Amino acid sequence: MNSLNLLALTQSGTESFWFPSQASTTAARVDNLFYFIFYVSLFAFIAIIVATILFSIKYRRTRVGMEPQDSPHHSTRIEIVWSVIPSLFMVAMFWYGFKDFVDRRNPPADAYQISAVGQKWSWTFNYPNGAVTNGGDAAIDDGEGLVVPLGQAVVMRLESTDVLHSFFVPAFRVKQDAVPGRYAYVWFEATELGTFPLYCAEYCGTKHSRMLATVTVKSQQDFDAWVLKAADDSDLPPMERGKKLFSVKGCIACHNTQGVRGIGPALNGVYGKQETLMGGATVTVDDNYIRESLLDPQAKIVDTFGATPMTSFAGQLSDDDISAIIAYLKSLN
Ligand code: HEC
Ligand SMILES: [Cu+2]
Repeated sequence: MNSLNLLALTQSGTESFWFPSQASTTAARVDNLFYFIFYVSLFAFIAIIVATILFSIKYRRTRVGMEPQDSPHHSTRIEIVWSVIPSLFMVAMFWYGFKDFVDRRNPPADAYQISAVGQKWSWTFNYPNGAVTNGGDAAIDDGEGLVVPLGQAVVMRLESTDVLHSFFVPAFRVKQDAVPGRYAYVWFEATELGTFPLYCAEYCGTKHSRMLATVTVKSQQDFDAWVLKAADDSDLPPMERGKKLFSVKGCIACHNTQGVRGIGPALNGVYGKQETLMGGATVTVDDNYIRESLLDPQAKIVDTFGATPMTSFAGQLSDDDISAIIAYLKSLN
């Protein structure tokens, strides 16, 4: 899904002037707390400004040389009132905020776990049964984005292969950083069917703004059928299967498909090309070379890429898988 389509997403029902729809169990609680703090602050702001203006008119120095008049400078009663009442409001803000925070930190034990891997500039979502979907930059986005069941607690396990990303679903009122080298968790329970925007809310490089995916909420029944079908890739054409393996097996972590150098070389347009190896020899990128690159990556090292070697995929990819990957790399020409 491209960015223009996102603008046209219809968000019916609970949408307000200030906020997108309240599509999760947390949303109304977050909004209510926001409105409470907002209106208390607005009231205090207006009261202080109005008093300041009135007093500066009433007690202004009306002629040159006018001496200040004697006036009371202390009232215990007033001081107690203006300290205790605002403090009670602050305690209420803390209490409701803290309760919701603790609730956000503790996913229910029966939550359905989906893992989300952030990389420049897309998300890969892994479901417990092996299904995989993508969302974000056009080259990787399979159009499905994140898919979740309605009315079921879902806990996202977030990780990042490169820099900080942030998983942000405004309609669910959840946002959590994905940090390289560790797992972070965020959970929600969707309460509205539909498709909602999923943003990366942490500036992560030149195409950060394209790291724009969707969350689709399906009924439990539709979700169950969908996730079963999504995990079954036997009927996919080899090129599609190769594309999927490319993210499932983690190739995207090191290889970009849009010409950008990463830990490994970009893999678009390499098929059929003459590759220069370390030491100056050249080799044609054909099926056998790709196969060797996967099973014995150290046999031929691409020039200027010696620093972080590629790990071998021997034993992790079947012959069918390798053929599918070759078909996919061919399709990137
Ligand atoms: C840990 C990072 C890393 C991962 C993961 C990784 N590679 Fe690599 N890959 C590299 C590096 C570095 C090179 C260049 C050095 C070399 O030739 O061994 C490379 C080279 C290659 C080449 C040769 C490219 C050329 O221009 O000649 C191919 C093809 C390739 N990888 C495919 C894959 C595929 C497919 C996967 C996933 C199954 C994968 N790689 C996973 C780091 C990685
Ligand atoms: Cu990002």
